[in-house]
Amino acid sequence: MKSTLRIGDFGVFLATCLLSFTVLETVQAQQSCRNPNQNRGTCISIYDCPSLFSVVQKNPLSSEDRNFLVSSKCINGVGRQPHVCCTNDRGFGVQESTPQPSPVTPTPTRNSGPNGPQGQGNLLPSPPNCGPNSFMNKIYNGNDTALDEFVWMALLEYVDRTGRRELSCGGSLINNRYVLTAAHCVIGEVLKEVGRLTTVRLGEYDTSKDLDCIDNNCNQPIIERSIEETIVHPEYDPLNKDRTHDIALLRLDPPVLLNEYIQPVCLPLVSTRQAINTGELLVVSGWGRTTTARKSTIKQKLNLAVTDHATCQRKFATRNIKLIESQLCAGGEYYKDSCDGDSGGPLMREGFNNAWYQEGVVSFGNRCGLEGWPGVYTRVSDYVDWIQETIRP
Ligand code: 4AZ
Repeated sequence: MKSTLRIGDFGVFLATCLLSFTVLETVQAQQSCRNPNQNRGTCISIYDCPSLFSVVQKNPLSSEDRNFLVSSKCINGVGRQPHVCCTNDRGFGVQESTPQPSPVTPTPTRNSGPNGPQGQGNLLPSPPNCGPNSFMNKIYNGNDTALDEFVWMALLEYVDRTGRRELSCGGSLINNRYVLTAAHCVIGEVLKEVGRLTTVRLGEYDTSKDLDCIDNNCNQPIIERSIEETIVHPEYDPLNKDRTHDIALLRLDPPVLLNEYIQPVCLPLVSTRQAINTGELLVVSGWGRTTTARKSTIKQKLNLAVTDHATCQRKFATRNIKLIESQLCAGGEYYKDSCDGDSGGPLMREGFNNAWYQEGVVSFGNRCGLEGWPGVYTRVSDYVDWIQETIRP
């Protein structure tokens, strides 16, 4: 991912926003909840909860502190995320040991009318069982993600003819069985250029380290899954340079046990969908090419503005590429772009219930980071029906 975004600038901006919002935001919907000590509290923004805000500001944050924060998360649609069950407690009651958050399995939502294929339950999670927010991202801003940010990111592993393994495209976990990626990461040129897709890696942060730790917070070891089935969108044509329907599903074997660092992203189901407006900022994440390296070892993130579709169509038409409505353009600013290696990864936004939704799949561009050339993404909302009809328990 190419970017000129500077870490410091964004940190100062965020801190200023947080402070001013704390002062301005006086009306807060009160929702009762129980904190991890089973004490009754109110589900509010962490920025409005002095006891827990003081914990999140500790440096370093102990794993017990972090577990308490994670276990305090709750869902409330009002105010800035993340929301916590706020009491006066600053940590686990009298417990001596560090309780580990129990693995979370997404609760399949009931067959929700227009969302689910007829007669089949909806296998895609809804908030709070998908798209969780980071607790650390106010510290690690700019290009590197926080350790616990975008924890649905997948890395795809290939084997070439000589048996050499290579990590290339990205993907996103959408439930405990399926990863969403780009069709061009699975079939076509990729077979010659990289190799055969064999494995999905989840829970990764820094590919150069076995154990990823930041300020005493360490994630759990990565997990790898083999691919039981690869399902490329039936209308994708690897020979067509327009790259329409560039989307594919990977069925993992066996299913993954979710944890704090491995969670599914939410998809824009009919019930949670919001229009995507030109100029709106979305976030892309991946381990792809940067301005200085062929691949990034650390998971990256970058804000990109949605481009007007007609303008983007006209731009790509000059290269004889015909874009359709189910493709989404974003970026077009010098050096701010997704790039090779990011393909198949998600373009996201924080939406309904303050959860993260995947709106695009990184598809292609005219090289990377060229002024006036947005990146092209597969528009996920147009494929939710196909995904729902295709996935099985
Ligand atoms: C690629 O080669 C690629 N700028 C992916 C995304 C973009 C360009 C190239 C978008 O995989």
